Amino acid sequence: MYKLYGFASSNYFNMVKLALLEKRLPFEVMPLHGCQNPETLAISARGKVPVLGTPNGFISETDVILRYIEDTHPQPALLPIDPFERAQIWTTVKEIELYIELPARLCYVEVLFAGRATPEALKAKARRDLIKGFAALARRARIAPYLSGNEFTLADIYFMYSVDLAQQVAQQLFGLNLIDEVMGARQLLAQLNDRPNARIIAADREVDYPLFLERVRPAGAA
Ligand SMILES: N[C@@H](CCC(=O)N[C@@H](CS)C(=O)NCC(=O)O)C(=O)O
Repeated sequence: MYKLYGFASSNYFNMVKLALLEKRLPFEVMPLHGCQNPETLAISARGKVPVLGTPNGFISETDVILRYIEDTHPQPALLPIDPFERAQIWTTVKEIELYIELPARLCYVEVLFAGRATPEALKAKARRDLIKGFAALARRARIAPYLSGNEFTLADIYFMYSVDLAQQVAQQLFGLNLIDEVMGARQLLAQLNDRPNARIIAADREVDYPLFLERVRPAGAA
């Protein structure tokens, strides 16, 4: 059985958790918080979660973990078989990660944890990058009914657990409704969050979130 290290308020942890649930793979959650302590560094060189514990050892980085899960358990598929179509999904995944999730992350402490203000230069960078990132998503999306067509894929998983947070950042800090630049994205998000496995994840997150805030606030508090 897999061991999934991380915590329920982590969006990246939830991406892997959703993939495991969708594939109906048994796994055990091992509570672990990303940081530089020896316990974390022993299994994750950069001290990040999630980490997947497998019979062969540990795997870090969400996209790599998702690729491993798909390689080892191809059904139900979260990627198309055709290599070109598969590459399109990975491109969407990377564009969401690099150009939406990561710029938004610069501002999470301020927006999600009511912690210290984001330095102005970083805020300006986040704003610029988020505008371009959502514009790229608008060009890339083929919502019919899922983000990239008629199958639920890894692109939807990245979308669910990145775009909602990025929209909060865009709205709260910049007064921008970037999600509405992507036609159908709001409805898609609602529909994806209504999936039974997404509801399980949301319920677990709701329990964890106050504890998570308690943990991060002393460090990030204004
Ligand atoms: N590139 C990593 C990012 C994962 C990540 O940023 N995880 C956060 C929790 S959501 C974390 O471990 N943060 C701790 C840290 O940055 O030290 C991945 O794809 O898995």
